Amino acid sequence: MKKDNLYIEKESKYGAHNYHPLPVVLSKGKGVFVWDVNDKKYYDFLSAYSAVNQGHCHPKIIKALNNQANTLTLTSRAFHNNILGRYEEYITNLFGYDKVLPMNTGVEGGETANKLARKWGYLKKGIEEDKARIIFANGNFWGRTLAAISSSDDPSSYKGFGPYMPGYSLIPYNNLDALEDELKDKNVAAFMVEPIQGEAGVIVPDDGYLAGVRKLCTKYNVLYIADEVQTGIARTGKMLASDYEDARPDILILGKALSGGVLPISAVLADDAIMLCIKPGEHGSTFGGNPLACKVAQSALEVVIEEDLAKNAAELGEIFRSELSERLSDNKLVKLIRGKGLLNAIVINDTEESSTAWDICLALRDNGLLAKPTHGNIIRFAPPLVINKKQLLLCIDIIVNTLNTFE
Ligand code: IF1
Repeated sequence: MKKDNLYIEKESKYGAHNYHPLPVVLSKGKGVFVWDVNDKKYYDFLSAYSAVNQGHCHPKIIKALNNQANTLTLTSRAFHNNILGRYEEYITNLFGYDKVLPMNTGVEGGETANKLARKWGYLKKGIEEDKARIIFANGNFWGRTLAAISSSDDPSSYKGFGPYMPGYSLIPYNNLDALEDELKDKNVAAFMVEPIQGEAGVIVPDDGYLAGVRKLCTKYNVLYIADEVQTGIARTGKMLASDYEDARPDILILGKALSGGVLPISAVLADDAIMLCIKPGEHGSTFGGNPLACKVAQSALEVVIEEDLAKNAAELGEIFRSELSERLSDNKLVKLIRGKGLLNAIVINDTEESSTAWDICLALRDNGLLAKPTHGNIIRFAPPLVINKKQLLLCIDIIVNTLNTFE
């Protein structure tokens, strides 16, 4: 433990205190495993919030990184290069959209989608200038920028950072009537929603919700923006969580595992009628679509397909939820288990303010499995999608045994 303190104290002394990490100091990662500075090995059941779907330091992705890093990393978009167009062709064909706008972080993807939707609202829907509205769902999380927190109903996200971005409103998640009421307003340009709410605690909407969103957005000429930054790239058992229903988004936002956790890479995909509303010079970023990121992202997507990670996530997710439900059915600490694919969570039978979920995560750490609570009493379990059945069953034993000693 002593060695950890050395690192933790440095972070505390020289780093902003904008996080409260679990007390563990990692120094190595490979596949589903991470090691701390004392060389203790852990199963990673957070996957950097679903950015490491392909497993830590996947050899194919690292090879792509190294090759391109020694050739050309960044040209800026002031000039063309020999990598960007081929990546754009690859990713637009893979997801079935006319065009992609490459950015870096997930929240930049969200900001881009919001700017696109507003521009489309003015140029194509005929909304009066500066009157465009975008609707979000209670419990949403799409990042930490002023726009993102302006659409949040979580005080820990927005409190103390006002004034807020105008033109945003919130409705209950998983409620099509509430959505339809809002969409009747001609000034609504878009509805932006996560197919499964991650940060809110892996909230899975009713079957038919996404298809209903699609139908209502079509009916009222409103853009359906799917934030698949966390649910995308095979995490929920399909390439996109939107693929579970007839719910093709008008604007698709990808991030996190788009790079396999190697670099910050995000992407916004849309068809020409929407994407071409942004003209040259109206949006961009220094690193957006840089050659290094394009090579890493293409290899990260190829890994997902070659290793059929969506199928693995679907099959192992079923086993995870059914095994845990059965073996924890008498455990009074566990209120419920929910999720899709390998995006799962257990709700602990205690208040959000209690430290129970945190204490359980400390005990899981001691037992060789890393997870972290979200919203106080919910523990998210999201291992890399490369986990195999034998490893998953071992981890289920760790989780069950830890929870049973806690009861
Ligand atoms: C943190 C949460 C998860 C996201 C969705 C966009 C973004 C995120 C659905 C923005 C980012 C990250 C942010 C990170 C922790 C993590 C997180 F706990 F904060 F909410 F995953 F649930 N859309 N989520 O989940 O992407 O700009 O971060 O690349 O801020 O601590 P980003």
